[in-house]
Amino acid sequence: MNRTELGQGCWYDLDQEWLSEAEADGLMQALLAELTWEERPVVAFGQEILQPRLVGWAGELPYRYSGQTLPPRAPTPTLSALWERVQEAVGEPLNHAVVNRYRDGRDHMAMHADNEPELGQFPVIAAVSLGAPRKFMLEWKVKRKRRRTLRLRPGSLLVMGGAMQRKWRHSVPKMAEVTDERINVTFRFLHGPPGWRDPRWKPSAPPQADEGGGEQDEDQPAAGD
Ligand SMILES: O=C(O)CCC(=O)C(=O)O
Ligand SMILES: [Mn+2]
Repeated sequence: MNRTELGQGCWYDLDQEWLSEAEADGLMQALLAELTWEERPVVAFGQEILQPRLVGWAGELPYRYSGQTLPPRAPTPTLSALWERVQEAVGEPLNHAVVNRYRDGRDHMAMHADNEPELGQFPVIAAVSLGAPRKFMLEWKVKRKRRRTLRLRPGSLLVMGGAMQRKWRHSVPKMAEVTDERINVTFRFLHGPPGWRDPRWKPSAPPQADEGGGEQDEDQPAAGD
């Protein structure tokens, strides 16, 4: 895999051709048919809204994010098989899967970090993309102008790790021209149920610019664009 270091201990690995096109296509059809899809209400800025996408999931622990809790659910056969392959590729245990289904370019995901305490301080998050290619934006918390745009192709595997969720945010913006569906299968490791805290947890100081992040690559497109 091709690692990109963003400074401050932040990195992501991206393999745009982790699966062949045919495999990605077959996997997408199987997941569309097997998973139970929900349009779930979440809380954003104190208001309950419907998520602008469908979601399926699996894991033995409940997962709480955006003011909602996904209850434990068993994986389907196709999701299980993919899970094992991803775990092998990443070399880390992963015990939860969130599957986002973007019905077309209007469905999206707002800027956020996957920084629930239950994920630990330096979570590794592995995501397989299927279906329509979509933009994936990364934005430095210190200075939002420092950003990267990836184009996640069907069959790609993106792994974010290190301090990525502490220092950077990510989003899947709307793309009016996209009429096809996309699925993103996101695996993580939950240390415990909602409320779990790392005993060594220290509230992180506000993000600082002077930790060696460097700005030489500001606004530069990243590999794989
Ligand atoms: O759809 C994607 O590529 C991103 C999904 C994501 O960020 C998430 O599930 O937290
Ligand atoms: Mn995320």
